Amino acid sequence: MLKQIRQYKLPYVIYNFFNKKKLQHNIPLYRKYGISKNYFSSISSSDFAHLPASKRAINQEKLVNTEFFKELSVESKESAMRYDDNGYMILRNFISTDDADKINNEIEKLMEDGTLKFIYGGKLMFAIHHSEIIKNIGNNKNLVDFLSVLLDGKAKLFQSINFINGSQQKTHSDSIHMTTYPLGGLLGVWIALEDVDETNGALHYIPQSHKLPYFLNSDYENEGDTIRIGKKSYRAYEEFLEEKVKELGLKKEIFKAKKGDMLIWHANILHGGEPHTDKNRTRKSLVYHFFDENSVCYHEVTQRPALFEL
Ligand SMILES: O=C(O)CCC(=O)C(=O)O
Repeated sequence: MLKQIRQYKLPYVIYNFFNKKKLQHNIPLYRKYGISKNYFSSISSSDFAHLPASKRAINQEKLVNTEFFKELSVESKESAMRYDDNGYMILRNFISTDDADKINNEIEKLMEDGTLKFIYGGKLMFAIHHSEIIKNIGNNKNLVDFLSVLLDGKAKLFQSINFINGSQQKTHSDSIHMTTYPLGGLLGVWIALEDVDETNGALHYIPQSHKLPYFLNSDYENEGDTIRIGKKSYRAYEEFLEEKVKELGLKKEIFKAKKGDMLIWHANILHGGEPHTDKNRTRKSLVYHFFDENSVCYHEVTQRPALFEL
């Protein structure tokens, strides 16, 4: 029943109507791009199909002059310089093991007192609203300035997700979940809160896959109509991508991470979680998603504008 209701756009529209403050971000951008939408209306990539696919460019000179870049190790700097080509970068020891422990303790407390509960499988959403340390790392000015250069825009922390165990998520691009116009206005910042390898659900990614087209609702016939969002299951999207990966002969890599290491991924990089086979181990990690504030931000599958918590 709930699943059927969720197919209709109206409940989201009503909810949105009462949440103008969290949605006002898109209003001037609709005006800028000549999109005749209200802040509460449903929105998806089909609303931008007539507009040019404007490109983002990373200004390398600006990047290397950020305080964040200057403080990186030689190895991390090299990875950052290859981000445009590879669609990801690996920054070793981004946070100290002490800070990783502090985050882990904080998450444990927030779970114990019932503030954070697993949803969508094993996700602990939005700890940024309950933990100073998690919020402060995500809002660190040097990090945000650096990410803004990568986005060719203005990075704004949108959400955090903590995991205790591997997500085991199938290969996907975040742009199906968190989408922008112009495309590419999203970044994932993933931090290992303990050592992670093949047996405890490592993150995987497909180098250079960010250069593929953005696969969105129309690519797997999930556009819906004026009153309903698309009918296809999320599994249909995963299967569509699985086929693409096979057809194009793409090869994934595994991120073997030490506690405190970070991986930043591009809006369109294909990534997911490996099977978590060793049940005696946990896989504690934290991922932040940043939107580009200078872009229209929305959720392609559910065709909802993105709500920014205040
Ligand atoms: O942490 C993982 O295993 C995957 C996380 C992920 O895919 C995401 O946050 O988009």
